[in-house]
Amino acid sequence: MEKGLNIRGKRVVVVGLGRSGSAAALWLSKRGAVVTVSDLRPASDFPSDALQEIRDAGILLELGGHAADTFLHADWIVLSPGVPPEIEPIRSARNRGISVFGEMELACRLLDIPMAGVTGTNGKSTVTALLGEMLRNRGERVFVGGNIGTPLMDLVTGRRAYDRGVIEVSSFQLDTMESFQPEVSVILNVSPDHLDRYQDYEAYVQSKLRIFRHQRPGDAVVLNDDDPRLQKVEPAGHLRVLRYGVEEAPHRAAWIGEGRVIARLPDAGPVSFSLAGFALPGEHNRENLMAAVLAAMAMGAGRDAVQKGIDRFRGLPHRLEFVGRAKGVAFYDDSKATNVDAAARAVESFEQPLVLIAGGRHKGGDYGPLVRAARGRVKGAVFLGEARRLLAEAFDGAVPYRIAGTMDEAVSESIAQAGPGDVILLAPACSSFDMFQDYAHRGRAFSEAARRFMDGDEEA
Ligand code: UMA
Repeated sequence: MEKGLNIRGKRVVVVGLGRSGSAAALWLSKRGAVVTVSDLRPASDFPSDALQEIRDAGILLELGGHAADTFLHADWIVLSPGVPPEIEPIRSARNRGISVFGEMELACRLLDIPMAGVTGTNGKSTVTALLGEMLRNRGERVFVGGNIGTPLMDLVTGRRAYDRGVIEVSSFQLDTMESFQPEVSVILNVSPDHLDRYQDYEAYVQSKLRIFRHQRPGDAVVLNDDDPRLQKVEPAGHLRVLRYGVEEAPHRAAWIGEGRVIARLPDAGPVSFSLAGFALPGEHNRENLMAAVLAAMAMGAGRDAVQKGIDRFRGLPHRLEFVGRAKGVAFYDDSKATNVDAAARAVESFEQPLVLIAGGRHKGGDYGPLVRAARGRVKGAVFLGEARRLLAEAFDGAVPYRIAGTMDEAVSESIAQAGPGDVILLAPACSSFDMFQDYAHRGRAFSEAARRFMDGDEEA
């Protein structure tokens, strides 16, 4: 499973001590590299046992800032996805000819198993997990990882053997990767996101299109044909392009018809799958499903394995996750809706009147599409976090809103606006890093506050 790479004695600086950085640093050090980990955050921000594990492995820690000199004396610099490749010490090192690449690139240089890569602005984790499940249903040992939460380096370092990888890939990861050659690549959609890191929308789109750049003849590219930007994408002629959309069209390989997904691969007859047992709400999840079905079939999965995946998949935490119900009000946690398009899709998924909780760290871009989705659906909103004033300005005159200082306050304020039959939806349209460690932490804060209210209801 592992390819050769000359590592012994190499001076490697790993930038960022998160999940990706730790996995890369520990493995490199074990293989004889001289490793330094550099992170902007001070030691007090990290759990002491995590720091101890790194020190015990003989890795040097430079915390509380990046020392330019350390970077200039490296043979290689390995970046965590959250580290922008343009920051000064990295730019200078690159100018000196030092090799700079991402944690996922390191893993790809070491791995030799067939992989599927899933990218897009929204729905990546759902499709990655669903595709993994479909492939497992035919008895394969499938590693599901990448941006979904398990660094790809864990596939290199882990003891278990796998037949195949299903890898969620973010644009950040694609930016620092050259060797990724998935057998099947999937692009789900490209709507404005991460505009705090990219020069403009088109630069972000180009980053996503990198996923199929190194695919080999006969490999497949699965593209959402209802996404106006992806319609214009024409991968190289040696690739099998499989487009999907809600309506049937001659050039499409999958569509929805009479409550079923119909899939038709080139040179094969149509195969149809029942949606009766599919648990995920919203049209966007049916689009996600078509992508997973095509990717699974392109990797050789049969009808039964795919249908079992459709029937058994229950969704992922913090993605339109049903938290519970009290006094007739249902709570849904979509903390993973960290951009405007995802939040708008979440709002559009419900028939019932909504109270929306949104806000967090602003990522650039316009809240207009969320306001448009909210009109006529959202009866009240509560905004919190750094973006609360920007959201209030955007919603002014369209939806009544309140401002909250904490998640507890936001939940109480939303309960005050909701009545029986309504839904309280957390769909932030922003990242979480102003108030929380990550989106999962934010989602837990929401559901804990909701559960306190539900417990009160039981006692009543
Ligand atoms: N840091 C620096 N210098 C900088 C910037 C950051 O030292 O200039 C440090 C931070 O202080 C922090 C560390 O880098 O200690 C964090 O690195 P990281 O953000 O790359 O975190 P990881 O834990 O390695 O998580 C990353 C992905 N995070 C990001 O892309 C922001 C995880 O995706 C992914 O699950 C994990 O690798 C495994 O592959 C999360 C995410 O938010 C879910 N992704 C974005 C998204 O989905 O929108 C792209």
